[in-house]
Amino acid sequence: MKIRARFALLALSAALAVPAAAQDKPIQMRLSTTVAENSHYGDLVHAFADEVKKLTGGRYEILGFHAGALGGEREAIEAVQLGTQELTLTSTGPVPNFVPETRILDVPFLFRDYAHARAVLDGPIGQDLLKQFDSKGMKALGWCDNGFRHMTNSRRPVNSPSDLKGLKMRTMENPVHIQAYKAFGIIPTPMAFTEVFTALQQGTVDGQENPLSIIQSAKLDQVQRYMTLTGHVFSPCVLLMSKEAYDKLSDEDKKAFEQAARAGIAANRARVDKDEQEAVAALQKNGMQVVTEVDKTAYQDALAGVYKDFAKQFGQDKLDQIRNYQP
Ligand code: EAX
Repeated sequence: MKIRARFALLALSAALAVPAAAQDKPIQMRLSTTVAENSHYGDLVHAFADEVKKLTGGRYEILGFHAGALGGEREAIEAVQLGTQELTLTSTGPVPNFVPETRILDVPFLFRDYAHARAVLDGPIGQDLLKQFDSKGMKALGWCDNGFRHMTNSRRPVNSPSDLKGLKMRTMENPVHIQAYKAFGIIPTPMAFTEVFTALQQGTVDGQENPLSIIQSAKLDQVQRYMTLTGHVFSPCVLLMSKEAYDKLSDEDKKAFEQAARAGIAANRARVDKDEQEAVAALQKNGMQVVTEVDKTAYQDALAGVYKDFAKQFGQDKLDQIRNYQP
C-alpha cells in the first residue's frame, strides 16, 4: 500500500509537471528559403522570427533554414501544402503550379519600378491574390520583394536582345517566364535554384537571370562574367504558412503572425533597397562586366508576339489594371 501510495504521488507530480514544462517550451515552426542567410530573404526570416517571439511572449519559435537546407522552392511549397512543414519564403517561380491565378504577376515589364510593384502587391489586387492560397492548403501572409531580374551569362556581353539568341539559360520553373524568354531567343532550361550555382560552374547552362540581391548573395559573380541590367521582370516573393498550422493559432496569435509578417516584409524591402544601391559596384569589383545602359524598349519589342498571347491568357483589362494602378 505504502509503495503504491508513493507511486501514485510520483505519478501525480509527473502529471502536474508536464503542462508546466509544455508551457515553458516554445512551439517550434520551420521556415525555409533557398537563399543565403545574409540576404533580403534572411533579413525577412530574422525580423519575422523576432516579432513572432516578441508578440507571442515567446510561445512560438521560428527556426530559419536557409540556402536550400530543406530543399528547393517547389518541394517546400508542397511540404507547406501538406502541412509537413509550417512555413516557407519563396519566389513566385514554382507558385503558378499551385495557385495559377498568381501567374499574371510574372509577366515581363508589367511593373515600372519598386514603388509600383509594392503598391500593387499591398493593394487590393495583391491582397486578393493572397486569398487564392486559402483553398490550396496555404495561408499567404504577404508579398515581399525578390526584385527586378537581370540577365547574366558566361559567354558574352549582352548589348541588345539579339545577343541573347542561342544562350542556354537556366530559368525558374515558371510557365510565364519560360514562354517569354523563348521569345528572346534563349534556350530555357528550367531548374530549381538550389542547382543553379553548380550548373553554371559546370557549364551545363551559359547563364541565368535573377535580381541583384540574389546574384550577390549567391555569389554568382564567381561563375558568371557578364551581366546586363535588363530588369525584364519583377519577381515577387511570398511568405507561406501551412493552413493547418495557421488554423491552429488563436485569433490573437493569428494577428501576431500577420503583424510579424509585415515587419519581415519591411526588413526585406529595406535590404532590397540597399542592395540596389550597392550591388552593381560590388559585383563589378569582383570582376563582372556590367552593361548598365539598356534600351528596354528593344527587349519589350522582342516580346510583342508573346504579349498578344498574354493578353488572351490574362485579359488585357487585367494587365492594364496592374500597369495603370494608382494607390
Ligand atoms: O527565390 O529561383 C530563383 O531564381 C529565385 O529567384 C530564387 O531562388 C529566390
